[in-house]
Amino acid sequence: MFYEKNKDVKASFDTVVQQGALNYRSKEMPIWCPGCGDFAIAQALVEALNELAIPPKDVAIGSGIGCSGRFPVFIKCYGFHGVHGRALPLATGMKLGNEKLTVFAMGGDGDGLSIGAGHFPHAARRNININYFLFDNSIYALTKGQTSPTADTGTVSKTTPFGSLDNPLNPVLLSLSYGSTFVARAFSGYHHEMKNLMIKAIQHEGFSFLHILTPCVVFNKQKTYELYYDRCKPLPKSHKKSSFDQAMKCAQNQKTLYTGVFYQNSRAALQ
Ligand SMILES: Cc1ncc(C[n+]2csc(CCOP(=O)(O)OP(=O)(O)O)c2C)c(N)n1
Ligand code: SF4
Ligand SMILES: [Mg+2]
Repeated sequence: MFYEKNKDVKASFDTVVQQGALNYRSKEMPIWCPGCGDFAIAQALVEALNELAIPPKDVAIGSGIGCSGRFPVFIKCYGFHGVHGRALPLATGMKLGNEKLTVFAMGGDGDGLSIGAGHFPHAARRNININYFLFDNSIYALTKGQTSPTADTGTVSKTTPFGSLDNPLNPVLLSLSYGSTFVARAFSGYHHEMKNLMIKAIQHEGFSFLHILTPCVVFNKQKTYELYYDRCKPLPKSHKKSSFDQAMKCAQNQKTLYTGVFYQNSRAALQ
């Protein structure tokens, strides 16, 4: 129904998921709103998988609930759109069931840092060879705009009409302290960099965490493309991804939101 009324969006999504030699077009029409950063994430992933020549039959995505959680429905590959907060246990099971698969856990800031937050440290410290892409729009979007754990103090939403009193969580800082062996941040408005970071995450042997800043154009009028274009900058050239201390320092900077690989080490991965 939605796409009958928005044929141009449907047509552009068709182009998006058919990029390159491998076709990841699923039979389902996306229900994302025009302008949603999730389209750019889908396109970047398809390009990354094409560059790495990983066919749909070798890809599996576990997701929770949320606009972001719908991801595996719109991409042709193995997928399990599970219950809220359980993207990581699903992905863990997929990888342990078939080590040859390239496995992703995908979900939102609510999914991964509220209800599912208990899974994150354990998946990271186990260092299973999976890729966790956290789609951070600082809002519960699917349920139409409640304050999420990454929303800034003072955020006005349907659940905090007078402004949130809580401090936001910092996903990169958390991931580092949990022991992730690959920690990176992308912004869905910087397409080429996001695609390259996805490639690096996939190539990393171990638990790869990619924090993706991605605007919800409908329900979050505070975390906008304009804000991220202004504040997202590549990590300094002098940054050494082998330095945990440097990574922790850069992750704490909230004025400049650094993008790139904060940290990577080669601790033996659980396949
Ligand atoms: C157990 C359970 N609790 C609550 C919900 C309602 N619910 C669905 S999606 C969602 C939050 C979605 O936010 P996020 O994970 O950030 O994803 P987004 O929609 O922003 O991509 C909530 C609270 C649910 N589906 N299941
Ligand atoms: S509600 Fe927000 S996050 Fe969900 S599809 Fe629309 S723009 Fe994207
Ligand atoms: Mg969200």
